[in-house]
Amino acid sequence: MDLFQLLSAELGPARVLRDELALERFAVDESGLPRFPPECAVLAESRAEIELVLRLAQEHRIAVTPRGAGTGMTGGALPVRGGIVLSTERMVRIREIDAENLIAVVEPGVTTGALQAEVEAAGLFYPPDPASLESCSLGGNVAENAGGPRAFKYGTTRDYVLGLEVVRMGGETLQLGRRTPKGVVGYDLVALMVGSEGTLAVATEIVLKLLPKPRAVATLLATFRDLLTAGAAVGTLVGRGHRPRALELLDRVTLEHLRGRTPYRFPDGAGAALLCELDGDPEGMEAQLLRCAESCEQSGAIEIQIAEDERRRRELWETRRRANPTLKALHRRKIPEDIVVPRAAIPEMLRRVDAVATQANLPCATYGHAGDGNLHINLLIDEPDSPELEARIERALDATMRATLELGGTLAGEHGVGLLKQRYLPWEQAPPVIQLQRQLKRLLDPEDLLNPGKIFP
Ligand code: 2HG
Ligand code: ZN
Repeated sequence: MDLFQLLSAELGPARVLRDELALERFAVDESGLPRFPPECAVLAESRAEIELVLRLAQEHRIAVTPRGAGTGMTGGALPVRGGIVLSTERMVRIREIDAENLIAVVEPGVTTGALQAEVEAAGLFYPPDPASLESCSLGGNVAENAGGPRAFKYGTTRDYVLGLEVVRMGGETLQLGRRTPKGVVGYDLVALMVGSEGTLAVATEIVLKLLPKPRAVATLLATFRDLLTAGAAVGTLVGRGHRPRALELLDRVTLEHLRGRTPYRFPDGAGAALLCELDGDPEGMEAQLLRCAESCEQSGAIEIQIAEDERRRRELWETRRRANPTLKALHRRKIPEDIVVPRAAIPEMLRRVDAVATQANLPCATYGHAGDGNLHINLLIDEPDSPELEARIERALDATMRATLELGGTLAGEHGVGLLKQRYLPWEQAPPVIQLQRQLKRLLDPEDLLNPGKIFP
């Protein structure tokens, strides 16, 4: 029996997919990269099954690519070497919500939105909110260290993972971390796992820190004539001591795409927008929001709208969350970047992005988590493919990455390196640092079978 037959005999053919059509959806993700079909996809339902897959795959020297919900933006879940896709989409149990100790224990396939709904019903709060929160999974969030708008105040997934149960290649299970808010026993292996893009081990249980749910939320949208003014307004607002939970920037191209296609209508003449959301206690919230509005006005906002009710607030966020899917739907290709620069360098970065796009003669939409300096710069491609176009895209990406590093930034804020950014890893990290990471990988997966071909060039 070959490995796939063995797995089929153990787990049943319904959960070991071999059919070309059934495998189609495991060949792609949200990165826009070409298809990489696996030879087989296993829909695991328990830790024991993941142990079995990783043990047998090791014995048969077959590559395994773990997969959450497939919403990744850099190709982390693509099986570039074929082999097995190990999907956790059926592991959707929320095992525990402990309100007294403020933790949740979940299986990796639980969607971020499902956990949020559940904890919020209990008066609690799980802050990380990637734009795809209704479809992305917590296992994937852990693998990529997902962020989102609220990362500005609350941090990214890493800041909420207290403990992990993981299975490494070969089938050994490790209990990492803890269930308590504090702890310094041994190396922080949980932090190492978070953001390791599924290359070190597969998470089978995640212990997450929760917070009490903020009692009030207030949101405003400030529109500006141009992007640079909006970009500069970010620094001013934060410099004045405001700490919104989200501070999102949208450029003219993004606004034009969203106009008429999403619930919220941006005012005419808007060349950029800032979405600013505060949370906390209701007392003083309105006054705080007004101070933020005043700061935006003094920075040159041409219009400020305060979301007067929850429906309006949801409309604004739905509109922001639709940026990626809308741009994707309207262009043949969308090449997503995810750079971060120090907040004070945002205006200069925006200037450089504009110059790069103009020189490359490519339309570009920029939006993102401006409070964190995390900008999604998207090249929008409708021209027919040609070597000349590819060279132009590459020059534009190179120039963007170079500008980011020159300004003291980093090449990926929340989407990881995956396949898409490998070329740039050595631009940011010195050879000994990359070498050390390769050694860590080899320690956990000596034959490079778990999510091979990712991160490292
Ligand atoms: C967002 O913030 C997501 O909307 C997707 O991270 C970003 O489209 C993108 O590049
Ligand atoms: Zn984002």
